[in-house]
Amino acid sequence: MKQGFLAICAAATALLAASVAHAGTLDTVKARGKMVCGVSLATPGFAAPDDKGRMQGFDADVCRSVAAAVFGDGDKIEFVPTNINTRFQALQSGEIDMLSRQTTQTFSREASLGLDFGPNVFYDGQGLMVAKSLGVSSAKELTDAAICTLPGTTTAQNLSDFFRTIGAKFEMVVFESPDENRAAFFAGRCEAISSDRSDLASIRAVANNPDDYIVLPETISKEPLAPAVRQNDSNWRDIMSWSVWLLMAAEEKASPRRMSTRC
Ligand SMILES: N[C@@H](CCC(=O)N[C@@H](CS)C(=O)NCC(=O)O)C(=O)O
Repeated sequence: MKQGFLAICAAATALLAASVAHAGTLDTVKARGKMVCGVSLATPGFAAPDDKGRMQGFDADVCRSVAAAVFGDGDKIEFVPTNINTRFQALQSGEIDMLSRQTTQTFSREASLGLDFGPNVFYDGQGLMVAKSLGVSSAKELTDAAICTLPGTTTAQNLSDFFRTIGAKFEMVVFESPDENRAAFFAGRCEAISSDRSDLASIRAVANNPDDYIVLPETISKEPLAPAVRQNDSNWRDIMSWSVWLLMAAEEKASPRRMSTRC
């Protein structure tokens, strides 16, 4: 994402000139001298420390792009680990300036939680994973199955909607923490585990034998993941949104062969 940072630095002056009129998160961030970004605890590919303790991953780089826009330096940043239960409260309370952690943009969150989402950075969808030994090849075969999942996510509602649509029953087994959820699934307490497909890939990767598990073909929801900031702070939101769009434009320029030539 280096190209992205360069583009962001070049555009930072214009963005900041447009935002000096409003006292808000930008002023707080500038006075503090660093941006505080809420990320996940340890989700390889999205946000997880490497062996030198440096946070790596897609969500972490989105945070750095905003720090680069403000300070011309993507490392003027503090990463605060948040979990699915604390992520919105951390933003609402001002503990973090921005949330960047596999969070789905939904109407109800935007309308009721006092936050505004930025551009979608990863278009995910919810799936289900089972042990191959179950002998199931479609989610539609999971009638009456116990399904492990996490609370406070979009996951539970999507499961209920899916099973209602196919006219089948299932048992939702809810765990407070991702670790408990995974352990329960691997221990065979549920026939299936359901989450964003990106998360299922991570869970499968840490299994003792990943080949023992398959992610079923159905994608039962749309999960447009996006960073978020507090509501009514449009300058700060502009900085977040345009940092992400600049990253996308820079990535496209850095990899011209990936640009679509179709009309
Ligand atoms: N995208 C959904 C699901 C979020 C979710 O379940 N996240 C999982 C991984 S995709 C997670 O964060 N697990 C690790 C943790 O809570 O620390 C949402 O925003 O509600």
